[in-house]
Amino acid sequence: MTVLLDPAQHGPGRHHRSLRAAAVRVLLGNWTGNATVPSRSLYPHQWSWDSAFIAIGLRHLSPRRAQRELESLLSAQWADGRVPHIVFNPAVPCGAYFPSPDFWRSSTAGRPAGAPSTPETSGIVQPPVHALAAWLVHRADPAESGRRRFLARLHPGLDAWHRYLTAHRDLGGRGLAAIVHPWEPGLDNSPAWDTALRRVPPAPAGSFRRADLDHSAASDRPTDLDYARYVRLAADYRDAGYDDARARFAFAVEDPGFNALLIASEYALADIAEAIGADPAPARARAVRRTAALTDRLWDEERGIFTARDLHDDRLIPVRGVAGLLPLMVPGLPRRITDALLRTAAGDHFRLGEVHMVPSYDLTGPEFDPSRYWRGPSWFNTAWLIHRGLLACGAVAEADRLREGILRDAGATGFAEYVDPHNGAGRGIRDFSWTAGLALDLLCGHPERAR
Ligand code: 2M8
Repeated sequence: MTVLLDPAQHGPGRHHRSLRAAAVRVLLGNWTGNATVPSRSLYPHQWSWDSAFIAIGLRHLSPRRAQRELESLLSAQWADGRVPHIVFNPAVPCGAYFPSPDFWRSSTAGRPAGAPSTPETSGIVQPPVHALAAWLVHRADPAESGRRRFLARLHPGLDAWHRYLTAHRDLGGRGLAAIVHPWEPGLDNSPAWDTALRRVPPAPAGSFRRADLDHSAASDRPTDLDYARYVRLAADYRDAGYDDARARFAFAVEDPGFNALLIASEYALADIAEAIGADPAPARARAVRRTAALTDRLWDEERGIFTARDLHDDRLIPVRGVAGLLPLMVPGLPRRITDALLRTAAGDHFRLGEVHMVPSYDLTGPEFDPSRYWRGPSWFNTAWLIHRGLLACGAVAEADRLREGILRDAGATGFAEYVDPHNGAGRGIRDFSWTAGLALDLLCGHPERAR
């Protein structure tokens, strides 16, 4: 049963205690024995970046379980280094989620690219937050981590993952990783993809059946036309054997959020390397090079935010999305850029501190929709990342306010998937795992430095 908590009724101390207990209940309820599903109903398998956020929460509950969350994800890694965005649970009926394993066909179509014969997975990726998560999990209990040789066992897979993105996904040849499907940055139907997606011929209506509308309101989800294009892109990639050199990508974009998270994770990978006596220099050098490329390719001086670059016409996509604020987390950006980002966050487009958390899309943009998925609602994972970014930039008061807001919204909505930024009403599904995991993390504080 979903529990709703109101700090005004419970008082802050009791609110936080009840919130902690409720978050733990969600995480335990969504644990499958090997990993945590984002949601029992809408997302009944293991998702890549969800698992990273979930592990960050689980580390406060059971560092061992947090380790297993990441280990089980990486056990489905492909031989070319990619970490698939979904790892399918064979015990779940095929029709419970679309696109299902028989659509992706990883074990056959993905074999030449190095997909494992089991388990079945998708063939696209999600933002590489995993090294950061692994480092934070380690820091929660270094002794337990050392006993299980957690970092030493994870390091080769994480390193191969970052090398895959560096070697196979630099489609623009300028030092940034490209995304080839709107599901890859995790911000599925962001208005930032609208123009690039228009080039993609939709799969015929009736050639697939959406399962998401069985669990969530249609007005909270992407449209049928969006889905038809998602299906086409994924099918084309599959039919090219998920081979990045052979595939002809109708959609190819350099996204600031994806690359900012890769940079943050490269620094974490360097910390991991150092902790196990390996050489941290390659990961650090990649982080520094990518930071320069990020600023060079994606900084939009006029808008005061990072924007995505469409590789089909090599132009910046002139819209403001929350992904453009995530570089707040990137160490070593020029101060004039972080200052401009802080101004943009507080200004009319995102109204940090005035609305609920951080809207996924420009509040003044013509496509802004307070309910529809990544076209406006505020999400807990991006708010958690921006909270980290604010701390890293020394904006402590803003970070504290955002933290309180995240905790209030998580409790008041029963750990909703996302909320309306204007009134905080919960949208999507409830008992959502990363909402619970990240709320738990904020309740427990940050023992490690905010990088
Ligand atoms: C959403 O994406 C999936 C496809 O991957 C979907 O809409 O079915 C996004 O919110 C994504 O960021 C998230 O990882 C996933 C599972 O929570 O759901």
